[in-house]
Amino acid sequence: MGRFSLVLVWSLCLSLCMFSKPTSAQLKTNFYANICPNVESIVKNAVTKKFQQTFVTVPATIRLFFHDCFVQGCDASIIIASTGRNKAEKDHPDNLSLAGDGFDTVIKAKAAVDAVAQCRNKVSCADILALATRDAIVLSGGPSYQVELGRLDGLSSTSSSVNGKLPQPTFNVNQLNSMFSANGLTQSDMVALSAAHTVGFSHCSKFASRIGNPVDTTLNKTYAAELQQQCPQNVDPDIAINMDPNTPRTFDNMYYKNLQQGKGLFTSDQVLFTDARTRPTVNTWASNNAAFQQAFISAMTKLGRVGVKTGNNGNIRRDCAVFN
Ligand code: HEM
Ligand SMILES: *[C@@H]1O[C@H](CO)[C@@H](O)[C@H](O)[C@H]1NC(C)=O
Ligand SMILES: CC(=O)N[C@H]1CO[C@H](CO)[C@@H](O)[C@@H]1O
Repeated sequence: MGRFSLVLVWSLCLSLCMFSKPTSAQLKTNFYANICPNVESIVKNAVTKKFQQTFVTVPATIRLFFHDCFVQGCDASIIIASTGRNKAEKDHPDNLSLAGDGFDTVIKAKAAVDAVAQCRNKVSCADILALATRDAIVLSGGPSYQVELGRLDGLSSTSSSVNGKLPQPTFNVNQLNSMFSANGLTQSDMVALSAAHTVGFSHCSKFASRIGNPVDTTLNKTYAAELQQQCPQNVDPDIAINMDPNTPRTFDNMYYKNLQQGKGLFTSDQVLFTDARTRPTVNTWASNNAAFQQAFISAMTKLGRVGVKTGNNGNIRRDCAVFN
């Protein structure tokens, strides 16, 4: 090779190799293989123990992961406790009453990890939350999948950072699409992830406007009457009802079958069936659980890549609720 072509190859490589950095951090399923080889079973045992105490472990952990990822990335910033006048993410009204059992699941799994000398302070809270979420899904009958790991914990958590970052139950498909696409997720990912509402609870206030006068016409009449009974006016604001009226404790594709019958609890659920853009997807996954599970795994994996922190942008917290 002549000198000229060597220079050419070198400059080509400079521009291609150096400036084509990956846009997101490189996560790996075997990240802790040499650092804390048993991390998966340690977390799974802790989540299983917590699950045996309360089923709320399942929905609370799944929702915590979603909120964590949509606000400043999957960096466990949602777990930070507020101190004095500094209000953290979890104390924003849009934390939408995250159940304390999700936080407790991560704290307990972290304690179990740190009880192993080799693992102590080597596994991030963000990764523990990602693993615990997968374990919660499996414990309730959902699909298992390999979790990509290697996230660091974030260095900031403010209530104001939550503003406008979480979807509202009143959203239509355009609003859902734009918020999910801002996080690198497609319409299909959005429909798949929404099925997390196959488990868990909602407070009456989140859908009260749909069962008032007049009743939302896209709501099944029988279901609307049931909801009115469970959520009368001036109901105790702490009352929460099952989001999936049929199989509330099973992570399955019942969510889509419910939508076909007008039994989506929120406007943001029911629009997935009423809107012609998403209805074919709902129909496919209502009749094909395997196809749903595959789409869900792919979407969860993409959700887990949102805003991942590496290098100087994060660290491994000693206490998941407190910055080091
Ligand atoms: C698509 C837009 C979404 C909207 C508008 C939405 C909204 C809501 C609302 C209003 C609640 C009830 C909160 C309460 O009253 O306590 C809720 C609960 C829940 N959400 Fe979503 N959500 C969405 C997507 C997701 C996604 C993507 C996931 C997870 C992958 C998720 C997981 C959950 C879970 C598991 C619960 C039950 C929480 C519990 O029982 O403690 N949601 N959601
Ligand atoms: C409404 O729900 C009832 C009972 O759960 C069901 O039999 C009926 O088919 C549903 N209606 C529609 C329009 O899907
Ligand atoms: C679990 C948790 O921290 N929930 C908080 C959510 O936000 C409200 C205020 O908006 C707090 O009162 C809750 O304690």
